[in-house]
Parts: sequence; C-alpha cells; structure tokens
Amino acid sequence: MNISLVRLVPIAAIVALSVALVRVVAAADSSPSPAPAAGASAPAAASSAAAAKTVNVKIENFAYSPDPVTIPVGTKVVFTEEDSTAHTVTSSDGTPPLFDSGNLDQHQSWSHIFAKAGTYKYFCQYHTYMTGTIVVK
Ligand SMILES: [Cu+2]
Repeated sequence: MNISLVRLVPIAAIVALSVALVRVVAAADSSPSPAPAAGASAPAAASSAAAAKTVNVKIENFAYSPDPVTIPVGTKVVFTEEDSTAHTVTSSDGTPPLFDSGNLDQHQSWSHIFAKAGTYKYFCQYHTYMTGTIVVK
C-alpha cells in the first residue's frame, strides 16, 4: 500500500503538471492569434478614422475658409478664429441653433462633429453676411 501510494503521488503530480502545461500551451497558442488580428485591425481602423475625420476651417478676413466643405458623416470640423474681431459659428437651422460656437476670439478654436448626412449652413452672429456651408455625405 505504502509503495503504491509513493509511486502514485509522483505520477499524479506529473499528470497534473502535464495537464497544466497543455492548458498553458493551448492558451498560449489560441490567445496570441486573435490578439494580433484584433491588434492589427484596431490601430489601422483608428488611424484611418482619425486621419479621415478632422477637417479644419479658418475664420479669417471676415470669411470662413475653405467654403463650402464636403465631408463624410462623422467628421469633426475644427473652426479656428484668426481675426482680431470676434466671430461665431452658428447654425442657420433650428431653434436653438443645431450648433453654435458662441463667441470666438482670435486664436480660439471650436469643433463640431457632423454625425448625420445633410447640408448645414452657418453664419456669424456678429456679421450675418458671413456664411458658410458644410455638406455631410
Ligand atoms: Cu463675425
């Protein structure tokens, strides 16, 4: 009895160890393959999305430039105020306006993400002849 127990315990330990090893190897085999796939696609999607999704519009010499701007849905438009005179970026649609930067002083910027397709007209509340158009497709 004693002898067989002494022999069984190491065998059981070896069996347990090898089962554990197989699990570790299996886990190591299975987990890296999905991980690089996800890792490879996620940064690519993120970088292309980031690259495609920001457009800059300057407010300069009492005008928005470039104008009009055509962008894909989900693009963030960053308006940067370069004039010494304050301006706004205010939607011509909606009450209250669909979007409104509020007062922008020189060197301030304000951004808006255009999440739905459509044609968005905007103007400056201080100089209503200043108008611009964002076309979201
Ligand atoms: Cu203005």
